[in-house]
Amino acid sequence: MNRRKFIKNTSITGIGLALGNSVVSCAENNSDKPTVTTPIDNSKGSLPLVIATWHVKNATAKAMKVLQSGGNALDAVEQGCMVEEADIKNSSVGKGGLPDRDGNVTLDACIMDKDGNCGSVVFLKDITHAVSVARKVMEDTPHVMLAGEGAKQFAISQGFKEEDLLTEGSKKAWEDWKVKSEYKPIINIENHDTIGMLAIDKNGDIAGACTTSGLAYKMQGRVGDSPIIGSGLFIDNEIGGCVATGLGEEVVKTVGSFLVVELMRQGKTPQQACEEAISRIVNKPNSDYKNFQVGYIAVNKKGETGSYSIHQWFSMTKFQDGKNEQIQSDYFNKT
Ligand code: SD4
Repeated sequence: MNRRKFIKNTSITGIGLALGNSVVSCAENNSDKPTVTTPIDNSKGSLPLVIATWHVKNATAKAMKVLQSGGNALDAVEQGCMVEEADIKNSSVGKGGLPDRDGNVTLDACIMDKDGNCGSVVFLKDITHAVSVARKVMEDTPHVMLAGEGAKQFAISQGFKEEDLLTEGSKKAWEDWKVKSEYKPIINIENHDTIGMLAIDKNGDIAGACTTSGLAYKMQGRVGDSPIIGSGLFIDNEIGGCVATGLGEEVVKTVGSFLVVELMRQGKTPQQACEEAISRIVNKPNSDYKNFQVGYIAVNKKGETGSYSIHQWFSMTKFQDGKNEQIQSDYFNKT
């Protein structure tokens, strides 16, 4: 496959991953819209608060439990994300994540706290809880980012268990993909996807985390936006936080999460800021946006939230005021 074709196919893979949940909902319900979601709701509410990309109610429930039992926002986002990392049915996070085109499962993750500290791991193999390794990088090293073998050795030295992340299911999916002479987009039939999570604890402090196995069947060595502070995630405890999902290359090119937080600093609501950040992508000269998905979720210091994507079928899960709900996002491409 030549480079151009591969990159295009990779982009389409992004759509397959990104649209998975809602495609299933749509097919099952034979309607234009997923029925599992509640309408867009950016109202403010009481703290604590947790939001996450996609349909990850177990993860937001875990994070809320941490907050309600006195844990801080950082503990909440780490433990919330760990729920998805351990779920082998989630094919784009942690164990069970789909591999690269050579069969390696490689994870990217990052975490950021209220003081602007951050940690990240890229191209991490054989360790399920990449988000916890990222936290260790933040707390126990003088660095922000560890990659590949160094990240793995660091994790093992910190007591993380080495295990094969390629499950029977993800191996079979990869083998099926390999035998196809012509690549076709993968429909992810799971109820969740790459997870980015933001939380505000009872003290009003914000933290965020993001963890993923990245694009399915990516080139070996490919790293997306999810472990890149400012692209996949950014927190400014005075202003708010943002986390991204979708085709990471497009998020990186616009430093998306930092952009959203800076737009909120300038006075935009989280919703307006997410919309503006998406418009920066789709309005680029010759943007190929019809062939990929990007979505942002954001929260500000007041507990107002926003979410927006290029295409339909993006949602955030929000746990606030005792309600843990999947909320359908508004989107740009209505044609
Ligand atoms: C990446 N942003 O590696 C991730 C993938 C993702 O929904 O979020 N998929 O580019």
